[in-house]
This record gives sequence, structure tokens and C-alpha cells, in this order.
Amino acid sequence: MARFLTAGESHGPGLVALLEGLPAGAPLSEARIRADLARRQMGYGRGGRMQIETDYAVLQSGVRHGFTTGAPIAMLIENRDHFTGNGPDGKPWTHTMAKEPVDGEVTPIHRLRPGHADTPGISKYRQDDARNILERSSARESAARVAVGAACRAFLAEFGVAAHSHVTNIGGVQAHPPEPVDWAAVEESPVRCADPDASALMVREIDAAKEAGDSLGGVVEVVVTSLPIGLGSHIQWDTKLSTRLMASVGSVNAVKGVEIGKGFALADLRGSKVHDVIKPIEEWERNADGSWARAWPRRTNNAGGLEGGMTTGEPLVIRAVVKPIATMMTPLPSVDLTTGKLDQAHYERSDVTFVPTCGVIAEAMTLFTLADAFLEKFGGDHIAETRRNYEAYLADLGPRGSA
Ligand code: EPS
Repeated sequence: MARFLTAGESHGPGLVALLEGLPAGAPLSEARIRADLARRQMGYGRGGRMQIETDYAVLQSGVRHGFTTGAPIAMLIENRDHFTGNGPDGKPWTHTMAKEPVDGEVTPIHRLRPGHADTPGISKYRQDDARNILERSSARESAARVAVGAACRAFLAEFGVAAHSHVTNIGGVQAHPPEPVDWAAVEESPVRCADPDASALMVREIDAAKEAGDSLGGVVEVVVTSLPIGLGSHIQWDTKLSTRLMASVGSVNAVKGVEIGKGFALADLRGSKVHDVIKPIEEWERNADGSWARAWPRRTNNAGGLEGGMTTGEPLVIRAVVKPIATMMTPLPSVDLTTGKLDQAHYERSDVTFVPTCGVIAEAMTLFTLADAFLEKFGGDHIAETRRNYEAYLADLGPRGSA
């Protein structure tokens, strides 16, 4: 089993991630983590902050000479802005975010932003400065999650598992990506979209929203290939992999809906057009060593690689809808938390959209959840033990023999 926690504020000294449960012997390096952190920082529509940061996770523990030791993996990502930048009132972040009491005024945030965690947060935690809420609710925290996802990616890659994501909609501009998706084209696109025409229109839409002082949401899709059949379980509500994936992807900042496979479109279709017919054994493919390339393959994948809370062995397809960012250059009307009187919502430098970034975060959360399910199924304190169990399981798949 794997688990992780993060800590850190957006403009504090840094973010921390603590990942536990990866077996010993899995390859891991700061360079591999950096590759995913760099992908998270890209995407047209992000604000000035991304020019300041070059996210880098320093491994503090759990890795030696390029391999995990089985011990907890702690990672530290510095917030460069904390050490070099000033807050919206012109004071250095080191002053605004100081751990000790400071001399002189620190401007509190009283104007609540509709759509952000500000209002329920100040109520629940009895705060009179919304900064004590927004610093932690900021999507900056997702850098720590992506570092965790990168470690899980390195582990799962040892078993051929690969995860990608792409943007299918920004602000109502719908992409029509090629099938299969060209992942290299996604990485080249300014909005991480595989459809070049839609990509150009999305950039225009982001420019128009920026001009209007507004923000945009959209839809991202994560696709994971080469998963073995049977991860997760149908036995309990909380052991179903569908439950766990919807929760982990649904936890990404600003996500308001998650769907698997055809998702909400299933409402319009009859069963005969939905369920994924199983191929007869004559059509199954074999690996070079004679084992099945994929047991019980399907003709279609409308289920998005999950049936009954378990993987089918078909690609996992999971989508999330991301709401427009709550911090807007032209703020919505709001209220002051000290007086309750009408005021404009607070504005701090922000992004127009972070939908492209969300895809990378959703990938990380998916990878973590899959690594957890993989270890639950195959176990192992060293990756060689995990591999033995995995290979023995694969060798035993297929028809059970005639009665
Ligand atoms: C965010 C506001 C912006 C984003 C930030 C999330 O930060 P700032 O207030 O410093 O301009 O850039 O995202 C990141 C810093 C990041 O690394 O993703 C928010 O309010 O959620």
C-alpha cells in the first residue's frame, strides 16, 4: 500500500511531499521528478508566477544511488517567490509569511473571493485574514503531488505502465483529437491539446478572456496503458478502483466532475451500444515468450478500462472538468469579512486558466492511485518480489480450462 501527504503554502518557503509504500529497488532520481514538474509548469494562460519558479524536488530520504530503499521518500520543493518576491502590498513574502511575529503592519485579506476556499475556510478555521486559508488552498500545492506522481510513474514504468494526459476543452473550445492520441503533439502544444486547430482556438479564447479580465475552465483526459487486468476489487465500495480514482482525480484543485470511459454520454446510449464485447481466444495476441499480451481483450473500450471496480486490461480513460479559476482580474462583487458589506473580491496576480496544468496533476493523482492498487495486488518489499508476483499472476490468466 502507498500513501502520501503534502505540506506547504503557496508563498511560504516551500512545499513538502512525503510518500511511503514504494518497494525497495525502484529507480528514482531528481531528474525524473524534474521532468514532470517542468510539464506541470507549462501551459498557455498561466500568470507571472510561473516565470519566477523553476520547480525542483530535492530528495531528502528514501532513495540511494538511484534506487528506492523502501523507506519513506521525502521531497522538498522551494518556492523561489518566497525568497525573491514581494506580496501584493509591496512587502517581501519573507515578511508577509514569516513564522514569527513581525514588526509593522501585515496587510490582511478581507475581501472574499467567490469560488475560492476563502469564505468556508475563514468560517471553519475562525480566521480574520483570508491569507491563512488561500495560501494552503492555492493550486501551488499541486507541485508536491506531481513530484509524488513522478515517483509512482517511475515505479509503474518498470511494469510497462504509461500515463499521459491531454486537454479536450478550454472555455467551450472542443478538441477533436486523433485516435489514438498523438502524445508527442500534446507535449508540443501550448495548451497540451492534440488537435492543432482546437489548440490555436484555445489560445485565442485564453487571450480574449485575459483581455476581459476573466478566467476559463475546461476538460482534461488521462489515459493509462498496459495495466494488468484485475487491479482494484468489486468487494467493497471503498476497494473499487473506480471509487478511488474518482476521489483522487476529483481532489485536484478546481475539479468539479470526473467521468470514466464514455462517462455521462452513456446516459443517451442503449446497452447494446455500450458494453465492450470480449474477443474470442483466436483473436488474442501473444508476447514473444508465448504468454498472452492481454487476457480477455475487448473490441471496444467504452468502459474506460474499468468494470466492477477493477481494471479490464484495456486503457484506463478518466476525464475531469475543471472550473474557471476563482481569482479574476475583473473581480466579482463580494463582501468584506470584517463588516459583511459589499466590496470587490480580492485580486492577486493569477492565471487566466490552468486547465493544461490540471491534466498533469490529474495524471499524478491517477499514477499514485494505480501504484497503490498495484502494490495492494502484487505486494513486495523489494521490486523483484513485486515482479515475481506480477509475472506469476499474468502467467495464470486466460481460460480456466474446460470442466
Ligand atoms: C494560484 C495563484 C497563482 C498561481 C498558483 C495558484 O499564484 P500567485 O498568487 O503566486 O500568482 O500561479 O499556482 C502556482 C503557484 C503553481 O505553482 O501552480 C491560486 O490561487 O490557486
